[in-house]
Amino acid sequence: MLRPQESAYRDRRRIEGLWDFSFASPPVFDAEMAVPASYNDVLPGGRDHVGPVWYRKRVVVPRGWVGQRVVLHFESATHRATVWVDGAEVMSHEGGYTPFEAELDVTAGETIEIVVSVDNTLTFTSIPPGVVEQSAAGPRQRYWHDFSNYAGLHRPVWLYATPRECITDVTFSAAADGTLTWDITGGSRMILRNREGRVVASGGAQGTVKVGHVHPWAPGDGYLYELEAQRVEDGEVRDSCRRTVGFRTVTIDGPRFLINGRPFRFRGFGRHEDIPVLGRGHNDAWMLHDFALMDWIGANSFRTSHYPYSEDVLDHADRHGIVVIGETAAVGLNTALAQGTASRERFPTYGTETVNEATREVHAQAIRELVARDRHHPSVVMWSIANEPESETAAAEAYFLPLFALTRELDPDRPVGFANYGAATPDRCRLSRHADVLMLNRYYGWYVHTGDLAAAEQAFEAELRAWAATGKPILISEYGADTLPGLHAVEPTPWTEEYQSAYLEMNHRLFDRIPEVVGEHVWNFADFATTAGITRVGGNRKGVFTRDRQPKAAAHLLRRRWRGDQGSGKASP
Ligand code: BDP
Repeated sequence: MLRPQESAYRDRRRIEGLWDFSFASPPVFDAEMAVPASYNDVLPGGRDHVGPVWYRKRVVVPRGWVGQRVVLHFESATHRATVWVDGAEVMSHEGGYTPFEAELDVTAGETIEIVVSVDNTLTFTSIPPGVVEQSAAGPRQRYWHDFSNYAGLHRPVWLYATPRECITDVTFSAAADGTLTWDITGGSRMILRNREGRVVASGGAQGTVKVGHVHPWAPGDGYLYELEAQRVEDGEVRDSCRRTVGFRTVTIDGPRFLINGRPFRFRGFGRHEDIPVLGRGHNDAWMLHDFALMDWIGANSFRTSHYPYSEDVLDHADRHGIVVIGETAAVGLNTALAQGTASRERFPTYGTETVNEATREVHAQAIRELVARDRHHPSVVMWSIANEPESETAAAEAYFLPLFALTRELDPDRPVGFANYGAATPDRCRLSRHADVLMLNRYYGWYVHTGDLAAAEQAFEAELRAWAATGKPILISEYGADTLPGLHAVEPTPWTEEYQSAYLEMNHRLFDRIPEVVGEHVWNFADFATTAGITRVGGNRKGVFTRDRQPKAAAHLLRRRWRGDQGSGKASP
């Protein structure tokens, strides 16, 4: 699927601003809601709402679009949606973080009414999973992941026009040696230009060329080419669209993670799309600010924990040479991890009534849509197909093996992994042997050996050495400590700023002793909203920045480590 875009042959309108809104079903449209935004924190009643909400907007189909193909495109609707136009259902979509669209049968110049129901319910056949329980106050959503179940229209909605006969897809792969292989559906000509606009290659609807003197995309050097696809009929161009192209190659060589043949060391964060009031709603100003802070601190990479992020984020990472690990929304496939959730009752994770084959098909579709959307981003160097699933059982292996195979079949060019959780140690984990990179989420000194950093260091080292013996690269995909800004102590104790710094220093000392460790992603970039619980004080406070993006003491420590120059110059990639 191509992103809506403008060209001499295409036009688009962003349907943003205030939409009519209703919590009630059937809808009464007695409120308004901003798009894009999560609805949860905008109006009272939003935070604990379970079930569908309704959006309505009337828009004019521009008169100039006469004779064109008109498409309605949602960049996401969390977690599922059904869309009606002038009372007729036009599409529905499952999964909260990938785009979907439908061609409309409308007349240019007319006003149309778009109605969308967006449902945030999590079940054992949604990704992520959850269950709805009845309580005295009504239905309550329960799930096994540690962040707010923000929902709504988080990203732009577009109405766009193309010629009736048009290009419907452009796919390609581009390696660091300049090899470009492409396939244009509905088009007939490919033109590749460099950043200066000079044509460096061209060809037909499909093909392979080797671009001479290629300038590869590399960490810290977001050099992009532009691929123009054209549809030519009777010698005339009838449609044209573009994708950016970064030439780069990712390989795993024993315990080394190589980008363009050079060892890459990950420095950065697990993050969330999470900002005050807007929740998971995309906002360009916050996005730029977050990237500026990552640059300030010397981060060269991040993981889109725990779901695919807005495409604008990936475009930005492409342009600026930031490395990304793309993750599906498969988080909480592990009912042993009940932290942050209210109920104490446990389910077996995998079973006919819980995470089952139907769940796996939804998960597989989430992987297909993630790879289809993001495979053209050079910034994305690896797929994480789940976060902290139960991975130490035979049932886990049976569930995940087909998903590893599917991901590799869809994209043979990127390593595949998943974020492993603390109880799935090297002797117990049954999934790690299927991963190309070991992604470890570890909290020695926080959830285990709390407050005892010496014991934590010893225990963590023993575990890391056992992982290192497998010969695979190790990325510490999470390590962190909750910290209340302004809380201090001479003797570092948990929750103080001193403890977060001491905790990070202990971890870094250890990582630097183990050559198989190829990177460190602190949990988390910033404090974020979670379900209420006795381990959460106004959300998860493991941020290096507060939720409104002020640095805690640990931010300065990381800046010294990652910029390596006392913060005066540019970080080396
Ligand atoms: C890990 C999860 C992450 C949590 C984090 C924590 O992957 O989503 O927020 O722990 O407890 O288990 O802070």
